[in-house]
Amino acid sequence: MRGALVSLAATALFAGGALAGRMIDGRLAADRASSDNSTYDYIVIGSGPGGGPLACDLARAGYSTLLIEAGDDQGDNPIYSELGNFNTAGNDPDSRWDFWIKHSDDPVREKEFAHYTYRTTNGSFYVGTEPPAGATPLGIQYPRAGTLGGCAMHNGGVCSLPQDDDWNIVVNMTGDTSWEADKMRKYLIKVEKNTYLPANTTGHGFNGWLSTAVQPARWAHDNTLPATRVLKKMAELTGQNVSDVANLVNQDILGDYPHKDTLNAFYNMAQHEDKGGKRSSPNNYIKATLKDPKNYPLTVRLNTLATRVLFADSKNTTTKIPQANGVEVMSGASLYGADPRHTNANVTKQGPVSKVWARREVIVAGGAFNSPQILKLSGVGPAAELTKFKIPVVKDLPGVGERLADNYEGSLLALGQQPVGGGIITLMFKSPNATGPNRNIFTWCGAFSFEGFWPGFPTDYGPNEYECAMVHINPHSQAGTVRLASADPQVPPDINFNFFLNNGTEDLQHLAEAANLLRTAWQAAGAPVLPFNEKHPCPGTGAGNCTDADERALLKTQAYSHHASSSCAIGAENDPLAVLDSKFRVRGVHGLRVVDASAFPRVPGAFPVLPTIMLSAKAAEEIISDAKKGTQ
Ligand SMILES: Cc1cc2nc3c(=O)[nH]c(=O)nc-3n(C[C@H](O)[C@H](O)[C@H](O)COP(=O)(O)OP(=O)(O)OC[C@H]3O[C@@H](n4cnc5c(N)ncnc54)[C@H](O)[C@@H]3O)c2cc1C
Ligand SMILES: *[C@@H]1O[C@H](CO)[C@@H](O)[C@H](O)[C@H]1NC(C)=O
Ligand SMILES: *[C@@H]1O[C@H](CO)[C@@H](O)[C@H](O)[C@H]1NC(C)=O
Ligand SMILES: *[C@@H]1O[C@H](CO)[C@@H](O)[C@H](O)[C@H]1NC(C)=O
Ligand SMILES: *[C@@H]1O[C@H](CO)[C@@H](O)[C@H](O)[C@H]1NC(C)=O
Ligand SMILES: *[C@@H]1O[C@H](CO)[C@@H](O)[C@H](O)[C@H]1NC(C)=O
Ligand SMILES: *[C@@H]1O[C@H](CO)[C@@H](O)[C@H](O)[C@H]1NC(C)=O
Ligand SMILES: *[C@@H]1O[C@H](CO)[C@@H](O)[C@H](O)[C@H]1NC(C)=O
Ligand SMILES: *[C@@H]1O[C@H](CO)[C@@H](O)[C@H](O)[C@H]1NC(C)=O
Ligand SMILES: *[C@@H]1O[C@H](CO)[C@@H](O)[C@H](O)[C@H]1NC(C)=O
Ligand SMILES: CC(=O)N[C@H]1CO[C@H](CO)[C@@H](O)[C@@H]1O
Repeated sequence: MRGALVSLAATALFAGGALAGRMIDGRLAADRASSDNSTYDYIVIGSGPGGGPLACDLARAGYSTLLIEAGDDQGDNPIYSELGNFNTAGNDPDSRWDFWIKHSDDPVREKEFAHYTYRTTNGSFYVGTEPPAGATPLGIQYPRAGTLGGCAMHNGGVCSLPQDDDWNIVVNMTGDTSWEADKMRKYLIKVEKNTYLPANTTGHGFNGWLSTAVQPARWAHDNTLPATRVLKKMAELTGQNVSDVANLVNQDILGDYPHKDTLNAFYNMAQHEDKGGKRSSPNNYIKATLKDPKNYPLTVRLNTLATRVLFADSKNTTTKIPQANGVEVMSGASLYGADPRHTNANVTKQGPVSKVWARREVIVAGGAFNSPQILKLSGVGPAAELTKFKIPVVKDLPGVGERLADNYEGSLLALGQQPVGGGIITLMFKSPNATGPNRNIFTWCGAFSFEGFWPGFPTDYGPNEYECAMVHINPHSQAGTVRLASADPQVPPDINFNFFLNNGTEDLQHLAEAANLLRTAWQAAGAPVLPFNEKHPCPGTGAGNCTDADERALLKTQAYSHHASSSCAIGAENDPLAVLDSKFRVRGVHGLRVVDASAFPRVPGAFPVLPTIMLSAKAAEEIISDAKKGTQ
């Protein structure tokens, strides 16, 4: 081992800073950390959909780039590489970061969450509402993946475009017209390697790094299936052509339709995978960049926790603006407290701390929880909070960790008397009383159960289970917070989504009315499936035998989410809570950007992974253009 290490260090020295195409394991690098003092053009923290592709793009443009990732590489592990294993991946301790979050400040409401999680006295988890004596409340599990490729390694891979307004709002806030929705599609075209449409179909890409695929749905031709009867009823209730459902279920969800956001429409669910079901993710792009014969100057450090961004000792004497110039890191595996292995007896609790330097810029891409934590640990955040933890204030930026947003999710779940049959129905529609022109609900229905996250999720209710999972596309949940729990970078922050604080009743009513519509469609399943025995949100065999108020109350305590965004968001110059400008630059400092889901001013549609990858491609273009101009 030691010999290998020495030669690794020697290679780095020989390369004289040109460190082309290499992956370094922080566990091994730890031994030489004290002498670790390399300089790169760019340092990117976090290898998820925001940071991973960005680091690759910068290296491919010829800039020496260090990509720092706290986790290790599970890319060849079939739990991750086969997309169909995503539930197993989501539970796997080899990548899992458990954040124990709150939905509100009300401890009674929190513990009514059916999958609230406790630590029992013997160290195991208890999930439920009747904990054994002595159990310690942990919170609501919010999974993240601490691994090369980030959450794109354990997610469901569902691809969907944001609403045009989700891009256009940046234009309104900042005046930067490069964010206009019709100018953003080029990033999809750039990254996509479409496998399901004729080559060169307008609006799609065929030569990018991200494979997209669909499973063609043929079942809907079979009119004898209860699922087909349900589908037809859904078509009727949402104003679609009932005679054409077999074609409509195969519509392209990433298609370039005029006024797409106002359409009630069925789609075939696209996922980031290849035709054979292999997950396509930033992990693949990073590996391809490292392996490329062109020897791009990308260095990846696994098992390395970024603990803070460093700033030049003396501020720029002309402008007095702090200049980011490096990153402090701790080397070793499972160093972050959210990693369930961190408490294992055989895990080293701390690793050696060292510094790496950025000639040009540092880009933070730790995801919606970690990016604000990293900024705050670095002295960039609300001054009062930083002072409380004795962190020297580099820049008082009150918006860091505020306005955390997320899609609200709920599920209409029932057991039929027999299986419903058929396949997945994907539908985007406007719930009956929603305001504005746009559709607000993304639902997918089928014989599965998805009720949110907890250790061991999901529940298998057997072959008769049937669900419509609902995502609220336009939530007003913009009141969440990510606050430091400690100045120790290994301790996860306190996260409270403050669900339903703004316009909660309206948003809950939209979900209830969506469930009512879908439940009405279900009754078309007929014999022998009926009656459905509904689990939630309106329990029983009465097919909606409860009031909207009952449903809202249940959805309020049981809603869940997993698309966190907006905790370091782009905002207007005159907005005191704006963290970034439209070029992803952290306001008030130089040489520092945030490029991940935290940058969105609001949740980007129903599913964030593809929007985040598009945003990352835009950021790469901006950063490279600035480098060429000689600006920041
Ligand atoms: C179970 C699950 C299923 C999902 N399903 C879907 C889906 O089907 N479709 C969809 O669109 N979205 C889905 N999502 C959400 C989507 O995957 C995320 O929104 C997306 O990955 C966010 O990308 P990101 O780059 O902002 O952050 P992340 O993916 O969280 O990446 C951040 C990376 O930074 C690393 N990191 C963090 N802090 C540090 C540090 N201090 N030092 C070093 N490294 C650090 C982390 O290890 C991680 O690799 C799902 C999420 C989950 C959890
Ligand atoms: C580390 O690198 C910085 C920047 O290149 C340099 O100024 C410093 O002298 C180096 N320190 C050591 C101990 O090598
Ligand atoms: C730990 O305690 C829980 C609750 O008291 C119990 O159900 C479980 O079986 C125990 N596990 C072990 C390994 O003892
Ligand atoms: C942007 O501003 C224009 C003009 O005020 C308005 O019509 C439009 O709805 C706004 N768009 C968004 C997404 O806020
Ligand atoms: C509905 O679909 C059928 C079958 O494809 C087609 O013949 C018919 O023209 C469609 N009706 C409308 C109004 O588009
Ligand atoms: C200080 O900032 C000004 C304006 O951004 C810039 O022109 C100058 O190069 C900076 N000086 C140093 C030493 O970074
Ligand atoms: C470390 O301990 C855990 C259980 O505490 C075990 O599952 C794992 O295999 C051990 N790892 C090593 C490398 O020994
Ligand atoms: C829409 O709202 C009105 C007024 O609250 C209500 O009476 C009606 O039932 C709602 N429609 C649906 C389909 O829920
Ligand atoms: C949200 O609530 C505010 C204040 O009550 C109200 O003015 C606004 O119209 C509401 N918005 C929606 C979309 O319901
Ligand atoms: C309808 O709800 C009432 C009141 O909760 C309950 O008594 C009854 O059993 C329900 N009926 C069905 C068919 O679920
Ligand atoms: C005209 C055009 O854009 N042709 C492209 C179609 O797609 C193939 C790859 O699938 C490209 O090689 C062509 O250049």
